[in-house]
Amino acid sequence: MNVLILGMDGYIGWGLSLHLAAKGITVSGIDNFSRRRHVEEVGSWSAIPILSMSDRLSVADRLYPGKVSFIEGDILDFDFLTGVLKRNRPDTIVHLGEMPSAPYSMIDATHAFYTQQNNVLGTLNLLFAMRDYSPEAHLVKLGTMGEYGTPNLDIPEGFFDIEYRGKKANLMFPRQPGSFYHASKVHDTHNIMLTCKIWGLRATDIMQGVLFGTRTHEINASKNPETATRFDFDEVFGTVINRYCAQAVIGYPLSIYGKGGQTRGFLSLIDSLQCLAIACENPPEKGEYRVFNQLENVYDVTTLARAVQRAAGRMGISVTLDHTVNPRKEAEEHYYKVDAHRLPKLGFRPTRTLEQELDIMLEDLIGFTDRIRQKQSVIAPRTTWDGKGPAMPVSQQNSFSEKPST
Ligand code: USQ
Repeated sequence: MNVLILGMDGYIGWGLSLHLAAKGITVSGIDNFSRRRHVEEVGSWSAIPILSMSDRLSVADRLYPGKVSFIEGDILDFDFLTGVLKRNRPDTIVHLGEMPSAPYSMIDATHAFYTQQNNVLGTLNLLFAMRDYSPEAHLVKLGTMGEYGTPNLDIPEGFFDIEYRGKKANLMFPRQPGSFYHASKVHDTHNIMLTCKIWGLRATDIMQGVLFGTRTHEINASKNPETATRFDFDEVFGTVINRYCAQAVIGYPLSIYGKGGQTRGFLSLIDSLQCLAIACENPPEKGEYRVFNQLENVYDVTTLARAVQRAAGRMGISVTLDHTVNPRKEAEEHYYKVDAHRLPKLGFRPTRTLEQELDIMLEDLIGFTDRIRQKQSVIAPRTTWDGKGPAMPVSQQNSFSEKPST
């Protein structure tokens, strides 16, 4: 199999490149390095240092000779993209090349516009390029569980049976995104579904839960720092468990937004790679549009904060929980139940328990407390959904003055 990864330099993209190469799969990648620039723009950096792409490629070539290649470019450039498809003739295209942060998309009109232009038009470009140059290839597209929102109903895997005024149909389950970022993924979903129908493309649209983790089968930042993938903890690009873990190692109160009953599906990085590999290895039929709900477990953000607090305690670090003002507009207590049957049917099995994963994360992060402390000012939430930020009262922002208890 010959896999093209859009967004090779990202948190998942680099991990997936090494994971597929380790399986003997030939991987080529594209990236425009926008993630590195955006994290810098919000004043942060990856807690775990990462190599430049050229150094990453040397490491990959040493570990998996001849398996990983890369070309810098932007998928919004149609000629560039079609050139890559013509040359590489991929069997599978994994599309991770989008701006992934809800808060970034809510900063202001410019950031919302950028997010939707980059994500929606990038995907549209890809769909046209596939129609013309790779119509047989399998598109594995990273969507998000956030496309469904929190509907107060069981969430099916993409489609559901409905009866309305005496007639029955199987329709796409309603999408209720909670940010301009999540909305961009909904727009992608509609465009991908349309092109499967009208052009006969084949696609797996992955509704992925919130990711967390540092270590995969191929990546171990503690033992071999050269393999590391990025790890963001700032209020814009850090996801909630990753943020809690970075906060814990510096003894910073864990930032539960609002009441803390927000409930989501979660998935470790190592298992995201496992699931994406399964999707690649099991393509749908020509013309088929299918949806995988990709998650391991459902938790609310207070339960998770307590789990991180206990994990930190096992390392001798004492941390408190802090209910900060919620910068987002979202349900803080709600029903949440999700179907996720398709990946387990294809062989997906969770690799580690939450506790094992948290222990590993804290062990990997403890060596980088200085880097996290240096960027402590970007931990508190400032980007608000109503544009009136910062969310946290200044008095509260300054209240963190205790000496870290590491
Ligand atoms: N939250 C906190 N404290 C924090 C950070 C977040 O309580 O310090 C809460 C948020 O209010 C939210 C929940 O945790 O209710 C999840 O927030 P998040 O920032 O971890 O995740 P989200 O913004 O939903 O986006 C992330 C990824 C995105 C992916 C999505 C999957 O950034 O790329 O699509 O997770 S999902 O959430 O299932 O839509």
